[in-house]
Amino acid sequence: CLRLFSTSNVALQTLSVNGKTYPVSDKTNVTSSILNLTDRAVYLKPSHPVGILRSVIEDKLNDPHHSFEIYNDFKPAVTVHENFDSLGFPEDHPGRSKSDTYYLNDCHLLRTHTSAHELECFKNINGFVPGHVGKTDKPGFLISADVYRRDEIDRTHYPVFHQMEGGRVWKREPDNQHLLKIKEDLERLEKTLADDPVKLVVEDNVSLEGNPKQEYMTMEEVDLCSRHLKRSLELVVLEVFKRKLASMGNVKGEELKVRWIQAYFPWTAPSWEIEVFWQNNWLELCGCGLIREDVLLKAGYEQNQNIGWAFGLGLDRIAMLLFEIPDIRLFWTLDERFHSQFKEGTINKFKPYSKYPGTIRDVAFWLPTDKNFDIIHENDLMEIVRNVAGDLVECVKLIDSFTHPKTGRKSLCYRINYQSMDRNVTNEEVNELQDKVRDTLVKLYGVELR
Ligand code: FA5
Ligand code: MG
Repeated sequence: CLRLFSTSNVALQTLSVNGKTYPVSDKTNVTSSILNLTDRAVYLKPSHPVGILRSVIEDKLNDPHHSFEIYNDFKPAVTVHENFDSLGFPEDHPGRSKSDTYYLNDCHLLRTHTSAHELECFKNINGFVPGHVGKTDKPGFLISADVYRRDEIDRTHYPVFHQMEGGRVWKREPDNQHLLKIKEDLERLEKTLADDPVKLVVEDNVSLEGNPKQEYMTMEEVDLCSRHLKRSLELVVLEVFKRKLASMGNVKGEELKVRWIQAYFPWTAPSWEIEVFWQNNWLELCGCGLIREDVLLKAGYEQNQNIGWAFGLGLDRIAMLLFEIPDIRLFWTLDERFHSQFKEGTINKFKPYSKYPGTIRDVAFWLPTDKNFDIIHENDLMEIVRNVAGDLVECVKLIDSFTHPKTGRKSLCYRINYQSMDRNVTNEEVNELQDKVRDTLVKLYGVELR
């Protein structure tokens, strides 16, 4: 993997992310095309679709009480501890594997979710952690940031996307005063939802069976805290999709359907996901749950004294839908024809500018029969193509897989679509890229090209 991020034949011994230097190790699998994105921070640009969506949600959640401290400057390189250990991910969790996660070295990686910063932000609320700076007087937080996952390539998948994390805690008070506070806030949330001209139709059949509460919480606390979490997220969904409906010319009498489904996250219990029904599909928006006391204890809170919730909302798919952006790569383009179309605070439909034709090339090969050969992970193949072709690759798809009946040899065929968002790509250019992909497959895996 050293080869992949070195431009010369001299292997680099360190790599640099946001001005910090990290020694590489056997675990390193991050590539230069990914590292180049770590300084972009497109979600902070006030007139970028993801930036516009972020501010709409921040404003909604902070209206009228400003309960959430906003953190938008956390850098993407974090420790394995922050991203996984602090949240109780088991050692063998698939999310930790090199095929899913970009590692800088054995102890550092590019965060795979904004939850990597939860502990830090819960500490800031607590404020009493010895030696800890960054204390806030607000009982909640919102963190927006770019997150990185090794994934397939198509119009809705890109190795970098954005999440907004939210967290909220209440300190238990004598005479259950904290419950009154939650109730009061909950009534306000419920009233705002009920008064809206767009009706939110909510399906929620999730029980606590198989999704148990934590023992230290009372049933009443679980009930109030979950309703507070769910109504807060419903309010966000309503706000965002209502703007979309308005831009499409409908508001009055409109219904919007959402549903709650059971989920599992190692650091929340119980846990849920919320989905919205849009254009005949259920779209997954957000994972969430009541924060496990373990996390609060790690953040220095006293045992049995606090309850709270957390959520992690994906921003890109919502932004694609709101602004009618057909290809997730457009979020990363430098083309002014894209950026000049959006302005702060406004949700408008993207007008595609001339689309350049794509060029399809197939690569078919026999896998090695060597017993020690480990199957090529699909994400590794995606990575090879992305490293060779960068944003010129629009899509990679397995179109054929076949095992020879006599020899037992396995053959795979992948179809690659090369397409630029801003210019024509020549046939010569595509041929050259395709040759490099083929060569790399032979060199790295010893496949036999067909
Ligand atoms: C998480 O990342 C958890 N950290 C969420 C969470 C936070 C749970 C706090 C509990 C408490 P998940 O992998 O499901 O969960 O991603 C959360 C959201 O990010 C998804 O609902 C989806 O909207 C978005 N998302 C996930 N993967 C992608 C992807 N490849 N491309 C675009 N959006 C994605
Ligand atoms: Mg999920």
